[in-house]
Amino acid sequence: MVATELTRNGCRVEVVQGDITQLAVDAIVNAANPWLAGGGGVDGAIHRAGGPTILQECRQIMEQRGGRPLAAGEAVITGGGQLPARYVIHTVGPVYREWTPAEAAERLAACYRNSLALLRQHGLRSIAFPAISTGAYGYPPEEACPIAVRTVLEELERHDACERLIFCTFGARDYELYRQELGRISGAG
Ligand code: AR6
Repeated sequence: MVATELTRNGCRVEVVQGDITQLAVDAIVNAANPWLAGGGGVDGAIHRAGGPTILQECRQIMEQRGGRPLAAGEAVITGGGQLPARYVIHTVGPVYREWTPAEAAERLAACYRNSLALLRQHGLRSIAFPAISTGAYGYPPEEACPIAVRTVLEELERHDACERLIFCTFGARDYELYRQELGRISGAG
């Protein structure tokens, strides 16, 4: 299921429902943990589908950082291993209950901003995001979705960020949330 919802500053913004590991884009974003250690959810799916080289690169990044965990909102990049995507951008969303709502929103927005900054730094032109923090990290999807959409559209206005940006939702409910949010915005002009 693909729906082209709107274009911003030359970038096509789409919502799809499905498995992010199947998407042939320059970079997919992983909702990682602060130790880049792999885990469940979309993180587990990406490491399973991408093979062991992604985790090896994650370990190298952690070594270079002297074991210092990523803060909520930070992002790093590795190759895509066996995935159709060329790169994986690993970002750590906020654990919802550990922050005030305003702080959680700021950290979540930082995930999207920092991921797009890495995309630009590497000269990449297409990206797919999962609904960061809305699984194990407990961010209510109806609160996270408008933050994700608003942040991404602001970044697209501010920079020549990319040509194609996909919100990859897993469940039907998230798919509708994103479609409604983008519909509201494109309807509002
Ligand atoms: N493709 C797209 N979206 C997916 C996929 C997939 N294959 N699988 C799950 N989702 P979560 P978080 C959706 O829990 O809340 C991990 O253990 C899922 O339905 O993956 O940021 C990490 O190691 C949900 O909408 O990420 C961390 O410890 C969204 O992805 C922790 O979970 C995010 O859910 C991160 O938690």
